Amino acid sequence: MLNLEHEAGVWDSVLLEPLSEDAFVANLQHRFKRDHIYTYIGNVLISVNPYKKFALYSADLVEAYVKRGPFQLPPHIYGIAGTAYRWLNDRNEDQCIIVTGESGSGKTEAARIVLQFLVLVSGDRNESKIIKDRLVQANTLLEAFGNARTMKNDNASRFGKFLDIEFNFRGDPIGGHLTHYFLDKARITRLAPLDRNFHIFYQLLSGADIHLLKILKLQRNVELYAILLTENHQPTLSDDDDKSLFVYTRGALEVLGFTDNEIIDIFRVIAVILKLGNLQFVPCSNIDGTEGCSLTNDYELYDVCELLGAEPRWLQRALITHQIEDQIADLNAIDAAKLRDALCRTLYSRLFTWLVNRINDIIKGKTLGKRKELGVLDIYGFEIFDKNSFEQLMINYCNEKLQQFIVNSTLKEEQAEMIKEGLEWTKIDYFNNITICQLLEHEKHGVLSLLEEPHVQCDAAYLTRVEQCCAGHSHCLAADSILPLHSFQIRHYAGAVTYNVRGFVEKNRDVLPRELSRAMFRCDHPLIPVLFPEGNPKRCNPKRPASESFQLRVSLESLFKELHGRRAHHVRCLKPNESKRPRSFEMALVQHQVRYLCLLPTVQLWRTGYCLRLGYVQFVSRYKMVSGSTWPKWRGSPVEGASLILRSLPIPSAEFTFGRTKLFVRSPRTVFELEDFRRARLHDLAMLVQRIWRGYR
Ligand code: AD9
Ligand code: MG
Repeated sequence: MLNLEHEAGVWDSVLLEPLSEDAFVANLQHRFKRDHIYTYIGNVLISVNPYKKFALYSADLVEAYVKRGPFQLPPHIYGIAGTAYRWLNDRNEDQCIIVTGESGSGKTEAARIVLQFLVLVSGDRNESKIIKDRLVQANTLLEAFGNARTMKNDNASRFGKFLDIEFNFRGDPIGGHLTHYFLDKARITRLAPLDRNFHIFYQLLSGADIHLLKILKLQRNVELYAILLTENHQPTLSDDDDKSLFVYTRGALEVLGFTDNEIIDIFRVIAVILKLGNLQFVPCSNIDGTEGCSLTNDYELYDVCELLGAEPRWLQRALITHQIEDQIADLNAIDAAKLRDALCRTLYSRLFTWLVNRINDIIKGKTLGKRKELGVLDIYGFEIFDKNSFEQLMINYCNEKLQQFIVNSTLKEEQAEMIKEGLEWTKIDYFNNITICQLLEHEKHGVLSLLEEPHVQCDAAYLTRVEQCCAGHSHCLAADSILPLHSFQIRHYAGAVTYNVRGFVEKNRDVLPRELSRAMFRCDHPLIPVLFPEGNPKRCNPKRPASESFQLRVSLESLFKELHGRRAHHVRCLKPNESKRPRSFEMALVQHQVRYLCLLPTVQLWRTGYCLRLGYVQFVSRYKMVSGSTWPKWRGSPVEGASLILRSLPIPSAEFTFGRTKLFVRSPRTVFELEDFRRARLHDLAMLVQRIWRGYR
């Protein structure tokens, strides 16, 4: 069994002896019980969510991790952030920190801590201070608009984000860029029991003063708004923090440079969504015998129109009628309610995109001298609920792709390289989820591609196509009697999820009728026409917008292309229990995550593998100054040069292996030692130059 004689367990799982899944999880548990939530696998960081606050993060600790290499101090997220920052500066390479784990495992917290770390370690020269403030505030703002409580997490990210920070040659931030992925806007109009809508609604209602509420025609009471009720009509609750968080959200808008008028305009859109969601339609018969509907609470519509600067007649007409070719027909009450909901969702998601675009304008680097970038990826974690819909498919697809990227860039490519370089290698087995990605993305028959087929016009037709094309796949269950009605199941890398197809086609297509876009474009509100450019009658033949799933696929493709070109640092977050409790570590739950995240193969790879490889030419050029015989210019072969350099250092030869074209370094500690030698030598050389210079004067 595991030898845990050391009080804190084993810092680095690579050193576990003997290694087994049980020993690996037992070590995590041992450390977790003693408040050591971080453990390394080589240079990968495992983080187990403590669900409690303790003194783990401070400016003093940041300083300690900056001064000393990460492996001289206990495992910590500061160690990972510090390495990324150091490599950005020392090696002049773009970096990324990829945070993964299921919903509620601590990714967003980890990303926030990384940002705080970067703010503390970098300089404040010129406009860097302003940029840093803005980056932090952008995070606060997007959390208010993009996060919500779900059954899994009280602060669940409902959008994916990649925050890229640009640094100058001194290592000071000079700008940034945010990319966001698929917002779960469906929750605007449909909330599962115990869920809440986006935080901003509750923050605004509890935090706005009387004067602001009056301008927005709102009342404080959450129960008055239909979109804040769950699908079984239960009110969702405000949190104690909502009121104080509103102060931060408003403060964030101010620091980011939004004017008072703009801030009110943003809140007016939020108020419009709250009031629009209250519109009620009842059936009525037209003179010609067809079914139509009428609005029962005109007063809400008048408020909406006043907030929007719209003409009530236009909006009402756009909401209860539709145009087929040149004919105008009435909508029935159910379809009018659907259209109202679609408008609420579209308003919110477009406001969100507008905010992200504005933030990008605000944090864009304006000075020349951009050197390198460090990005932090924090997407929503894998989700399985009792009812899973289109949003879960999009979220789980993102996670499947991310898992594929990690498996490829670590386990697969690493092993392929060892073989190519002629190193002795024992193959490590792991589950490659490429087969699930193909099931989803196959050009013709993929679960996502089928949504794009022109004749798939309703959910039933879509399900039939999934049953026809995917039922035989080993990771798909369709047309099977064990499934509930209208559903199919995918066995994802992290577990089997049953998706109900209700609403899939509409959610994917996501288009508003032209009349409604036109009504929006005609509004007097400064923001609304900008959010609905397709409503401009002068715009001829607007192209059909790309579907939600297509947009997501394209944006993920470009994200992974970008990440591929960077040095990646991994933080893998684990959830210790399902009930958000501190001090509770459920072995089976953690074991399941350890298994699907391929953590054991990662340890095996590290045990037999190497943490760094460098071409001989690169190696000699970077480290030649540490050896007198290769400095300043080495004229022999790069392999001989590398060998001379290594012989001049007090590092055991077992730490290095010579491949066909590259030198392999076994442990991260050695890489840091090499860097320390290099830094010390550069320092000596700089002192020498100074002395000579003084001598001349
Ligand atoms: V989701 O995929 O967005 O649903 P995340 O992002 O993985 O999820 P999050 O970071 O939001 O999870 O963490 C959930 C909650 O766990 C936080 O709101 C905190 O209350 C708690 N948490 C997470 N990490 C830490 C930590 N390092 N220290 C203390 C933590 N509490
Ligand atoms: Mg999150």
